[in-house]
Formats: sequence, C-alpha cells, structure tokens
Amino acid sequence: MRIAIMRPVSPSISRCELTHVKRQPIDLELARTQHHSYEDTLRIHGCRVEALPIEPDLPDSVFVEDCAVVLDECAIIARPGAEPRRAETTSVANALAAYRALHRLESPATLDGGDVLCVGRRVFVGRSNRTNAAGMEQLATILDPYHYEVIPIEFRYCLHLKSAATLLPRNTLLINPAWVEVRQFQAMEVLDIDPSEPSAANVLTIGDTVLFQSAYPRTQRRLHAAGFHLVTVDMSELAKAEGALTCCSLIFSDQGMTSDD
Ligand code: CIR
Repeated sequence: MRIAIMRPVSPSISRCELTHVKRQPIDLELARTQHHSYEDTLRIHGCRVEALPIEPDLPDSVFVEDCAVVLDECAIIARPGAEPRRAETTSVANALAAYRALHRLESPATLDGGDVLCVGRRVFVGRSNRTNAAGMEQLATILDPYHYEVIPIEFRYCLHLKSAATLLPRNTLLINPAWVEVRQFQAMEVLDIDPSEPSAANVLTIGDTVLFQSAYPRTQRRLHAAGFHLVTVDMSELAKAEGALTCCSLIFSDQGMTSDD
C-alpha cells in the first residue's frame, strides 16, 4: 500500500515564504478545494492519505515534502533552510516514525526535501538557498551505509531542484534545461518542458501515472505525444505560494525495508 502524508492548507498561507514569485492574494477556499482534489486524485491512484494536524501558525506547512526524505530503508528528517519552517518537521517526524527508522540532519546542515530527487540508488541534491553543503554532506553520510550515492546538482532561477526537474515513468526526467543542465544527471532519458512554460517540470509520478498541472498545456501535449499517461490537477492557488505538485505530499510504500530484508 502507498501512503501519502499530507497536511491541510494553513489559514496563514498568505504569509508564506517567497523567493522567486511576487506576492499575490491567495484565495484560501480555492486553495483548499484544489488541495482536496489533489488528495482525491492520490486516493484514486492507490494512496492511503494520512493527514497531519492543521498548523494555523505555520504558513507553509502544507508543503510537507520539504520536511523529510523517505527511502525504502529509512527516513531523513530535514532541517528546512527557511528558519520559520523548521517547526513543521516535528509532526512529520512523528508520522514517519510509524513506518521508517528516522535519521535527522543537525545544525549547521540545512536541506529542503524539494531539493532531493531520488532515482534508484542515486540521490540528486540541488545546491540552493535552502540546501547547503553541510546538508548534502550529512545526507551522504547517513545514506552511505544504505548504498545510496548523493550527487550534488547545480541549478538556478527557481526555488528547489524539483522545480527544475522531476522523474517521469520509464526512468525519464522532465526538465527545464534553462534552469538545470541535463548533463549532470548521468544516463537518463530526458524530456524538455515547453520553453514558454518554465514551471512545468514539477510532476508527481505514481506508478505509471503522471499528475500534471493543468496550467501547462504545451508541455502536456509533449508528454502525451511521448506516450505518458497524465492526470491533470489545478494548483493555481498554491503556485502563488511557490508550491507545485511534489511538495504537497510524501509518498512511500508502507512495506519499508529493514537492514534484515
Ligand atoms: C517556501 O518558500 O518554502 C514555500 N513558500 C514553498 C515551498 C514549496 N516546496 C516545494 O516545492 N518542495
């Protein structure tokens, strides 16, 4: 069974952190409706949604992805680069403890889960305003005994690595080549977004299905032509908080692996 850890949109979302996006009013009711429909889509595609308590005083707490990295063998509790977001990790860690052995990043490390893209045993980590060298080093030290390789990735013009590149089915990356250079990801198939839709590279793959934002029809046509099965969701309100698809859930199998497996 796939588990999806999620959290309702906070009533204080309008006070969210913003880096590359200009502040605009966010329609809280619409954000909640869109978030519910994302949640329903995950259920339809076989996830059991586990909702964390709402956090009225943590504006960005809907973006649970940034609080942890979940692998088959363990989960790493992140130390978000934006200091006001660090309190979000407590309830995420409590929920993950039921499924995985936990490791924690410690000061001076900072790392946002949005910067971590796992492809098999390779863990690509974006160097960003949120994820520092100590964050990468601590992650590499934690993952070494589990035989994962941490590979630093340079990118620009966006908040997280996964704003610029995410994983499609068939070991294919969807990337915005203006934000991240493809040669850094060795030996992978690559599909580019349509250049008129720079934020289209964040997709959420569940099995053979790709959740895709309805705001990007040109890239959608490219993916469709390449034979991918897409389900579109509208994330217009959370996009104003600089969020996209992967950031609203932590998805993993409840059949984790222990070192005895
Ligand atoms: C932030 O700046 O931290 C939030 N407003 C947006 C975080 C989005 N997270 C993600 O893409 N993983």
